Amino acid sequence: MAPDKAPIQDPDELDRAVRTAVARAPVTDMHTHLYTPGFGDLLLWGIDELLTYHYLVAEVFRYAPMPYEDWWALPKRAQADHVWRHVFLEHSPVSEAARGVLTTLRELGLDPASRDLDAYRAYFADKSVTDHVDDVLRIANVTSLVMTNDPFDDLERPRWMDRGPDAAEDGRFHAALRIDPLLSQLPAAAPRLREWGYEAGDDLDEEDRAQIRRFLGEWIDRMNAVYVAASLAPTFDPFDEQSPGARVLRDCVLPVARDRNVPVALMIGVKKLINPGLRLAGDGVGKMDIRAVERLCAQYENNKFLVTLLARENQHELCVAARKYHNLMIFGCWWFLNIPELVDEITSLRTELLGLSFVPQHSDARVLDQVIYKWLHSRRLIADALARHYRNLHETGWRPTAAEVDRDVRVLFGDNFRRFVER
Ligand code: FIX
Ligand code: ZN
Repeated sequence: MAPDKAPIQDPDELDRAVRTAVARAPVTDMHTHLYTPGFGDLLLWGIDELLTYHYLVAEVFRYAPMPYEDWWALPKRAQADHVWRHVFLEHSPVSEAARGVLTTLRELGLDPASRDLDAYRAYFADKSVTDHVDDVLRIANVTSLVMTNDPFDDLERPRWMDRGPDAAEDGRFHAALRIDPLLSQLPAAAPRLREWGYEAGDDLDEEDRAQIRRFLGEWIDRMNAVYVAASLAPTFDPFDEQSPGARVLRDCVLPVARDRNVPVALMIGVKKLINPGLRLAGDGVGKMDIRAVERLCAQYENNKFLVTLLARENQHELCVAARKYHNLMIFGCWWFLNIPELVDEITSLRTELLGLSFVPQHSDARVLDQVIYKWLHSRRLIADALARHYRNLHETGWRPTAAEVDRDVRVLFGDNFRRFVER
């Protein structure tokens, strides 16, 4: 019998099999803010981008605040110097986001102990971006990833208009159509739709909704989008008759997504700009009412929903909701949840309530190099949680094989998502 087909008798060997499978599993990273080099400056990479990641901007303001307008007037390199000094040198870099920068430097072959920021800068200055994309994805073992593609972004839109689905130029990078303005800022979005030839007024009569459906369909096709996505406030109620965004979701997004068999990804719980001075770093978190997710899945059973919620308090009820609706795939330990204690807690909750039918993580990387640390940290945490559950399984007398463990881990790190989006 092939060794990996032999039932594993020893619990410690089973533990090793789980950790090996997780460490080597190819990853489909189903939500990032990355781009291919063809999108130019939209692709962020290198040490100064790593150091000025908005998570670290929030952290440096706790150590060394300054007037916000002074901060935003600083050149990127000066911002990075400020973060390096206060978050890394004058205080030990123990937070997830700070430690992540050092993990990434180490995995790229640089020496965090040197604390030599000039040497780190010289390394990146020496790299070609296309080689670096290959190096980073290889090191992280990310074999495919989904971007966040916004037709309302004036830098991004022209490339899609010129190149259509070839805009990415790299089969590892897939598009997701991001539509926040349609759901959360329709009064500002409608005039832009009209500018682009979609006669959509903001009173949302039938013709307006038909024009918005045409916009959505054309952009799903132009991007060959694997899903349509939006981030939503904790208070967003998809069934609020007074909410234009709810009307657009129900009458435009869901029918178009259903007809194209494209899931709708809802990322719910962001309180936008509770501190506007911090800009991207200024968003907060709020608990949402899970009934919104339950009602969407129940009333739109021919739609598929990818859902992640930002509040820790929503995680258990989201798992219960996923038990009730097979058109709901929950994913990731998003943003403020992507810290060791909560990745462990959430992965354990999901495994106990959903078995292997969820997507445990996405990186949400905004800087290319972050996929290295976000996946290395997550693999270790997910392996710890899974190892506990396989040990519990072993105690029943059930004897998984190494091949079965490998299969299960691949289901979590890629197959569940690919099957759900049918790509
Ligand atoms: O809405 C989103 O895609 C969020 O992930 C971002 O807005 C957020 O800034 C982020 O990058 C969190 O990790
Ligand atoms: Zn994101």
